[in-house]
Amino acid sequence: MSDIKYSFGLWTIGWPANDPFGTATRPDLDPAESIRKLADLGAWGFTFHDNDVFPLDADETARQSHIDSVKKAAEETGLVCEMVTTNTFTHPVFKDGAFTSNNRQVRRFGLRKVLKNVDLAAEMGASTFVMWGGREGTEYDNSKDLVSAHARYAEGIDTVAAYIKSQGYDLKIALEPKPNEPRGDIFLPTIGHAIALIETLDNGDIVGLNPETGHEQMAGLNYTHGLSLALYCGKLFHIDLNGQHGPKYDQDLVFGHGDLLSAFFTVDLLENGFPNGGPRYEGPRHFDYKPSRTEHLDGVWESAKANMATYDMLAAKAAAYRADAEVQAAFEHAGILELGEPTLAEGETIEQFLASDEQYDVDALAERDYGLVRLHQLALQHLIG
Ligand code: XYL
Repeated sequence: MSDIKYSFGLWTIGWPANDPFGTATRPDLDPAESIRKLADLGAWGFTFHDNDVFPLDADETARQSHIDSVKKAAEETGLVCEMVTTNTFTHPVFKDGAFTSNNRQVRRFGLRKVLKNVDLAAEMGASTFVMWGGREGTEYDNSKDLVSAHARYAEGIDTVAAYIKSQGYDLKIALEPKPNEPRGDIFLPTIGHAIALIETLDNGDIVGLNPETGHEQMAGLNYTHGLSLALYCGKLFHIDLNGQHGPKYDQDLVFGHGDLLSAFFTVDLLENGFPNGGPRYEGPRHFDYKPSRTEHLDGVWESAKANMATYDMLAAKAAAYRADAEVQAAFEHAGILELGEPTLAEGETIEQFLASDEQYDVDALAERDYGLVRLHQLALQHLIG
C-alpha cells in the first residue's frame, strides 16, 4: 500500500448496521480491537465521537477506563488519533437540536458535553475537532425563529472556539455540512452556507470545514468544487471521503463506489493540487463510510480495505493523467493554464483598463474550440483504460 495517511472513524467500521427499517445485523465492536485491526490493515489514524468510546451516562471511572483502553491500543499500534467529534444527535434529549434547540437547558447541556469533549480531544493529541450538527434543523419552517436558531448556532460554535483558545489547545474546529437526514432540513446544509456563518464569528480563524463527499452530492452539488472553494477560503481543515449515488438518502458507500468519475477528480485535486498551483490539503485522507448492512465481519474489514485500495488506485491513475504530455497539451489548448493569469495586468488600474482601446474580435472569440470533451475523454482513458 502507498504511504498516504488514511484514517477511519471508529463509528464507521463499528456501525452494527441498524437502520430505520431493521435492527443490527452485526455485533458491536470493541473500539480498542477496531484500532488494532485498522492498524493491521495499514491505516495511519483513527477518529471517534465521545459516545463511540463510552456511553453518555458513563460515570467518571467508567468513562476513564474506556478512554484508557483506546489510548493503550493507540500507543501499542502507533495509530494516530487525529480528530475527535461529539455525538449531539443520538440521545432523545437532542431531538430538537443541541446548539439550536428551542429549549435553553438542552442547549446548555449540549454545550457542556461539547466543551468536555474538547478537553478529551486535546488529551488525545487530536488536531481537529469536528462538529456535525445532525439535529440542528427542522422538519417544519415554523418550528423555530430561524434567525435566532442561526444566532444560537453561531454562539455555540464561537463559544467552543473561544474555549479552545483560552485553554491554549492546538485544535481547529471543522464544521461538517449536510443538507438533510436526520432532520428534514439541517442548518449549514452546504460548504458555502458554513463558510458564510464562519465569517460572522469572533473566533472564526480557527473554524473551518470538514466536507463529506456524500453530503454535498445529496444536495446535488459537486464535491470537488466545494473542496476547491474551501481551499480558496483557507478553510479546508479536514475531509470525510465516501461514496454516494446522487440526491437520495445518505448512502455512506465505500469511497469510489458512488460517483467514480467525481472520486477520480477529488483524488486528482487532493494528490496533485490545482493545475496552476495554489492551496493544498495536507491533512489525513479520512473515511466516513458505512459497511453495507448485507456484510458481516469479514465484509466490514474488506470494505475498510476497499476504501484505501480504491484511493490508492485513483491516486496512481491521477498521477499518470497529470504526467501525460497529451493531457498537458490539452490543458494548454483549453486555456486552463491561462486561467491562472489575473484578468487585470499587474498594477493595471480600473481607469487604465477602461481607457485602453483594446479590441475584441467577439465572433472569433465565440468560435474558439476549448477541446474540453477531448480532455475529459483523456481523463476517462486514464481512469478506465
Ligand atoms: C453522519 C456524519 C457523522 C460525522 C461526525 O452523516 O457523517 O458521522 O461525520 O459526527
